[in-house]
Amino acid sequence: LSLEADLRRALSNDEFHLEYQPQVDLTSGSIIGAEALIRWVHPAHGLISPVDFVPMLEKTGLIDTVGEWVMHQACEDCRAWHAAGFAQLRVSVNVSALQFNDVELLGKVRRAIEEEALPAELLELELTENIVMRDPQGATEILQALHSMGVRIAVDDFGTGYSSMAYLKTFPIDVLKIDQTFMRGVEIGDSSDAAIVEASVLFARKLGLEVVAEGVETRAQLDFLRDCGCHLAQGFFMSRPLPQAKLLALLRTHP
Ligand code: G
Ligand code: G
Ligand code: MN
Ligand code: NA
Repeated sequence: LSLEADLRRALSNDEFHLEYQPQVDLTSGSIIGAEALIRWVHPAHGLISPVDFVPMLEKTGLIDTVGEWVMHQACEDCRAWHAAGFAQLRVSVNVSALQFNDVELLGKVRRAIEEEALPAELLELELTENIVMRDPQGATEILQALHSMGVRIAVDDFGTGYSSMAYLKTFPIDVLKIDQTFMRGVEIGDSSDAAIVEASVLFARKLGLEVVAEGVETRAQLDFLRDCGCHLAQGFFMSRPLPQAKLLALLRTHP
C-alpha cells in the first residue's frame, strides 16, 4: 500500500501533529489535563484517522519512532501549558501493545520527561486492559518501574477488554477510563450501560483510583456522571480534541 511508504516520510515531513482533548473535573468544572491524540494530515489524502494508520505504524515497526516523537511532543506541549500559567496540568499519552512490549519503553519514557523537563507525575500513560492482561506478570514489572519513576498509569477503554479484578487490584494503576460505548448507552436510556458506569465509578473509588468517563456528549450524561460520583469527564460536550494553540486559547477563557 502506498500509504505505508508515505508513513516513512511523514515524520520527517512534519505531517503528524498532536491534538489535545481536555479532561474536566466534575466538581470544580476546571480542566485538569488533556489526552494527546495523534493526527496525520497527508499531503494528498488529507486527514487520516489513527484508527487507520496506527495499525500500519505497528506493522511496519515505525510505531517505535513515532511513539517516541509523540512522547516528546506531548511532554514539550505540557510544559508550554505550565509556562503559560496553567501549572499542574497533566498530559495523557496512548501506548499501543507493541510500544508496551518494546524493551526500550522505560528508557524512552525516562528520556522524554528528562529532556523535556516535565515532572513525571504530570505524564500519564494510557494502556488498554488487553495490553496488560496479555502477560500480567511481565506487565506488573513494567508498570511498577514506570510508577517508581513517578509516571501515572491509566487503564483505557475500561469495561470492553479482558481484565480481571484480581489483577486490577495488584497492578500499580492510578486511573480507570470508562469506555465511551457505555456513555452512548446512558444517553439512549440503556439501564444496563447506566448500571455499568455506576458500578465502574464505585469500583474505581473503592479501590482508590481516579475515574474518567469518556465520550461525554450531552449535559444529561454529565449530570448522570456527577450523580454517580465520577471524578473526571472527557468528551465532545466539553471539547473536541484541539491543536495546541486552540487548547491554550481555551485554557485562557476557561481555566
Ligand atoms: O482521536 P481518535 O478518536 O481518532 O483516536 C482513535 C484511536 O487512536 C484511539 O483508540 C486512540 O487511543 C488511538 N491513538 C490516538 N493517538 C495515539 C497515539 O499517539 N499513540 C497510539 N498508540 N494510539 C493513539
Ligand atoms: O481509545 P481512546 O479512548 O484513546 O479513543 C479516544 C477517541 O475518542 C479519540 O479519537 C477521540 O477523538 C474520540 N472521542 C473523544 N470524545 C468523544 C466524544 O464525546 N464522542 C465521540 N464519538 N468520540 C469521542
Ligand atoms: Mn485513550
Ligand atoms: Na478510551
